[in-house]
Amino acid sequence: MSAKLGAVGSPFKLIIVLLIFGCCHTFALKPHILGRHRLTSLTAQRPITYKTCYFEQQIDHFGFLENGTFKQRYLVNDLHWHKEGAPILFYTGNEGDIAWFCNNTGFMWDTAEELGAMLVFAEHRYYGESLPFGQESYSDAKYLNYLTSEQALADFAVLIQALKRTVPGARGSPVIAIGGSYGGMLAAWLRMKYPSAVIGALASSAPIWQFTGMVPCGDFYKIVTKDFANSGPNCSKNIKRSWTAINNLSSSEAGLEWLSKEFSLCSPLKKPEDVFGLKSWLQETWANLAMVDYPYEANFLQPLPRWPIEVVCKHLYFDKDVSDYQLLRGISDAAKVYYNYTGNTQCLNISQTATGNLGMMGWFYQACTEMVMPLCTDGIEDMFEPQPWDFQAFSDECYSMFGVRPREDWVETVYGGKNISSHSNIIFSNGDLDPWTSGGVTANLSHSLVAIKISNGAHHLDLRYNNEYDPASVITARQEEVKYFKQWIKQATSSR
Ligand SMILES: *[C@@H]1O[C@H](CO)[C@@H](O)[C@H](O)[C@H]1NC(C)=O
Ligand SMILES: *[C@@H]1O[C@H](CO)[C@@H](O)[C@H](O)[C@H]1NC(C)=O
Ligand SMILES: *[C@@H]1O[C@H](CO)[C@@H](O)[C@H](O)[C@H]1NC(C)=O
Ligand SMILES: *[C@@H]1O[C@H](CO)[C@@H](O)[C@H](O)[C@H]1NC(C)=O
Ligand SMILES: *[C@@H]1O[C@H](CO)[C@@H](O)[C@H](O)[C@H]1NC(C)=O
Ligand SMILES: *[C@@H]1O[C@H](CO)[C@@H](O)[C@H](O)[C@H]1NC(C)=O
Ligand SMILES: *[C@@H]1O[C@H](CO)[C@@H](O)[C@H](O)[C@H]1NC(C)=O
Ligand SMILES: CC(=O)N[C@H]1CO[C@H](CO)[C@@H](O)[C@@H]1O
Repeated sequence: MSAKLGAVGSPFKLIIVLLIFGCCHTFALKPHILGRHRLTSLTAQRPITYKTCYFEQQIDHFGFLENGTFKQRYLVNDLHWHKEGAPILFYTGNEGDIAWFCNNTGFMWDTAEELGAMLVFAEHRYYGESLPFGQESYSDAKYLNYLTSEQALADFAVLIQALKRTVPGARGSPVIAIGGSYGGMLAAWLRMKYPSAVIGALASSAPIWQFTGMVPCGDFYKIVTKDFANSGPNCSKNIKRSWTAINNLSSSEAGLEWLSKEFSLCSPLKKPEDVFGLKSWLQETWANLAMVDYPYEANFLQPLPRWPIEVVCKHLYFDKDVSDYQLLRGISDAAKVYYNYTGNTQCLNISQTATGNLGMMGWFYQACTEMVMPLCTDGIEDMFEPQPWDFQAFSDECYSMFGVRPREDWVETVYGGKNISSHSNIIFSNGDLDPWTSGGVTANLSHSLVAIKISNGAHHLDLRYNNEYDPASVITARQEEVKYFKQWIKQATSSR
């Protein structure tokens, strides 16, 4: 999930964090073994093979006038499946290309054999290849109208039912929903709304409470700040100073030119207003880094070194007041850790912060309709410029982009907000480095709605492949998760 619906150039820094969507790591825990020889852990990803399939879905599950259908893509691997009632692990796809999530959900591949499970990765409508109106899907609000979490959940439930009916041996198979970030929210909600489709859900880094009135809007950026503060001396302090320095420099043409050059921007900053774009892009960059502060080299949003924030902070250690120029040179070098780790980047594009595998437009639309996630900064408890949450400004921005206005209370009504204790069999896992923990379920709600905390864990670290650099916390978390899976499977098969 992305931190930002940042209409670049708009005077409002409207921030909708990418929901792809962490606190207390210490240096002692992180030996600095940097360097390219560790690229092995990037490429050590086990080769994965899957069948690509398509399922005919209703465009509208909830009304009868729109009777069209579309092809929903899903990926299947049954190499380890024991057939005849053996379990199915079902990834509830989020806002992007399902093959990319499939490649980044090593946990399912690592556990398939132990559970004798079939793996299914289902694509979310309007992303990847699953476009209800083909190339027209994004061309008009009329076509976007069917992009909702409710429709996506219905797609998953219908697909699961169809798999059970048509795949030989799957009729009695217990299905477990697994997802990360927005996909984790969907996994939890699938269990809540369609309890007969899935026997349980693993909702990793799923901020189901990042909605109006449920959690303080400032927590997200406080966690981002803490991650930087804990990753190097003066690191968050210097980022905090950088905003004034940018403002200072951007007041003159020479300053804008210097900034454009120093940051190697693809399109130079032309007028003082362009600086809003630069600042929100930097803010989003720091937030993304907090999400992907993994203990090993990885390529999720961008190719990055292990513990990337520590590497970023090495450029920001200034321990006394330095000139605006020196400070911003450090900021630029720090940003290039994120954008140029491979050394192949020609220029930095302030309209881009993450992989093209994410469907940004689709997520913006969702944020502008149901997924209204208030975020704010105060400049005191976080390292950013103060930016209160302004629902009206947000709504206006949505209206100008899509011709629709968000319904800020709908998610609470439809999914129960904080009052979900009547549900069962959901694991909520969260890493303390991950800013999305702000909206996550971090305490047990009942004996079968359990929270797992992963210290030194970033955004859905538990869903990634095993790695030699995994902190002990994530190894334990994965063991716990599999233990719950086995319990649910046992319950389901013994009650048959
Ligand atoms: C779908 O709707 C169209 C127009 O309303 C109608 O002509 C068509 O017969 C319907 N198709 C089905 C399968 O119901
Ligand atoms: C997923 O991984 C396979 C190889 O393992 C690669 O060919 C493919 O391009 C990847 N897809 C995405 C979307 O990352
Ligand atoms: C910005 O400009 C003001 C006034 O010229 C100056 O006092 C300040 O040190 C400059 N830099 C920063 C980082 O505030
Ligand atoms: C990226 O890194 C390479 C290798 O260090 C360097 O030649 C290039 O100029 C860098 N690109 C940017 C945009 O800074
Ligand atoms: C910058 O990113 C935007 C949005 O993805 C894209 O449209 C534009 O072409 C990119 N510009 C350059 C110079 O790469
Ligand atoms: C949750 O719902 C129950 C009824 O189902 C109600 O008694 C309780 O007050 C609600 N709790 C909150 C915090 O809204
Ligand atoms: C939730 O309950 C389990 C089992 O009783 C316990 O091991 C775990 O520590 C609890 N989690 C939290 C976050 O308190
Ligand atoms: C410029 C600045 O913030 N310097 C601080 C860096 O950190 C040391 C140790 O915490 C402080 O003493 C400096 O004031």
